[in-house]
Amino acid sequence: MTSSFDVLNPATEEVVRTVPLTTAEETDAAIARAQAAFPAWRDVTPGDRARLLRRFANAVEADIEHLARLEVANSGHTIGNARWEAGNVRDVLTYYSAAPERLIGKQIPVPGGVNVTFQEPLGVVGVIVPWNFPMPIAGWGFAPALAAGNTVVLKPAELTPLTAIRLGELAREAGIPEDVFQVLPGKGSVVGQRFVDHPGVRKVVFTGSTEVGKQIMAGCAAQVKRVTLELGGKNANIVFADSDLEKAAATAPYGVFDNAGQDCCARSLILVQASAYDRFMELLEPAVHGVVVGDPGDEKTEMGPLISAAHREKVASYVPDDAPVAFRGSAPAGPGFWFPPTVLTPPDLRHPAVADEVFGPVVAVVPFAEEADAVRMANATEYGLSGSIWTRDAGRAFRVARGVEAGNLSVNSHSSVRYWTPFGGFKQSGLGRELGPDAAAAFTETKNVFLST
Ligand code: TAP
Repeated sequence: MTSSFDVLNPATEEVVRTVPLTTAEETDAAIARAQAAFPAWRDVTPGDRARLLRRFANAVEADIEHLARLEVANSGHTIGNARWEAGNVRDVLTYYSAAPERLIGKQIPVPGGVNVTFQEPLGVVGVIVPWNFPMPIAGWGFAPALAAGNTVVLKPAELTPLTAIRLGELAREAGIPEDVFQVLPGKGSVVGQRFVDHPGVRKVVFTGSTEVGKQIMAGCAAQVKRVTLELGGKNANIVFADSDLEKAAATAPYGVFDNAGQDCCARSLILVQASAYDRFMELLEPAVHGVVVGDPGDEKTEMGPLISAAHREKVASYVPDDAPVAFRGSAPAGPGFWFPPTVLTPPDLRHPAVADEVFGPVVAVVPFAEEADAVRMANATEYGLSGSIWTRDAGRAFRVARGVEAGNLSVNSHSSVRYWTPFGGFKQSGLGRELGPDAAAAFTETKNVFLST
């Protein structure tokens, strides 16, 4: 029997909508429809597929305010962030709408003939999305997959299905055939697991925790199924004494507290050169007190609530009564899953807030002596997703950027995602890359044909 899930507004704890949960049988039926729809979608001419993706992008553009308000209600994202996220789906669709006409092979003269290569779509692609960025992460999977000629089944996180459901409607309005792009709200252990186990799904794109990512990879290995993994991160914000300390301190809260710290790229470890440590902390304190926490629908709000009561409990476990709190911002009392921006100064590098991802508005600040120490401390984790380097010395910026084992680094900035450029992790932060010029090709196989002359 189909059961349902009450989607809560994390800022008010009120039910926003009740969504039916897709069963394993319904998932199998959806995969079968996606398989049946594949040959016709593959054969749509590149120009027509490009046009359909641009129409989808235009439909998203026309719906941005609605999508953004839906995300505010479902995920507690600030309205400014939610508008950016919906706009990102539009931009990523537009960017990959150029791919169908550019996914061309090579011709390679060889002794006795010529080889011609083709970039063939895979078939059905399963995209599994976490709750922290429901719109962009969905788009990073489905846009290049559709562009390359695959059909897509998409599973949003159980907690945050509403914008994904709306994106499914917009795709249909734009003329994308119903079975080419299907959104299946439901549980990871049911719908997501079928994407992994069902032999009709040729590739799984998973974004989520490293723990579940390892299970997905093991499950896919059983069928040599293609997989892209975007997993957790423990990212250092390295501040050198020669940097613009005012700017580094003023932007550090954005680097970690944006989206209430529920960001795989959150810079939740700030490493500050010892000679600048006291000054940096002096500057950081008013910046943290200045973070506006409250109603995410208010244009002035900079940080909303956490996603759920259970997640707030997990984040709170990093700040017990005897935690080394340097200072904290404020948060509403409730209802809602609020947590104040919190700065810790742990004396011991083995403190859980130094070592773990946290995934909430908690940051640990730790001093370092020399450049090599900063690189060593930033790399003392099995994650390798992102990080920032603040310095006025360009040589040092590149030395440190080359030394830090992470996929996405920024110098004098906390920007991690630019859709024109590849995004993904080193070590246990993931496998493969999304976005950028090569992502559509990652949804194809190279076929090599020899023509004897
Ligand atoms: P997870 O618990 O791993 O869930 C992610 C998605 O996987 C959800 O849709 C979930 O469904 C589904 N899932 C759970 N168990 C599954 C299974 N056995 N088989 C298939 N699918 C399954 O992560 P989360 O708590 O939602 O997200 C937070 C994590 O995501 C953090 O660690 C964060 O760093 C990471 N993250 C990484 C990135 C990048 S780009 N690297 C971006 C955002 C987030 P349910 O909703 O039903 O649980």
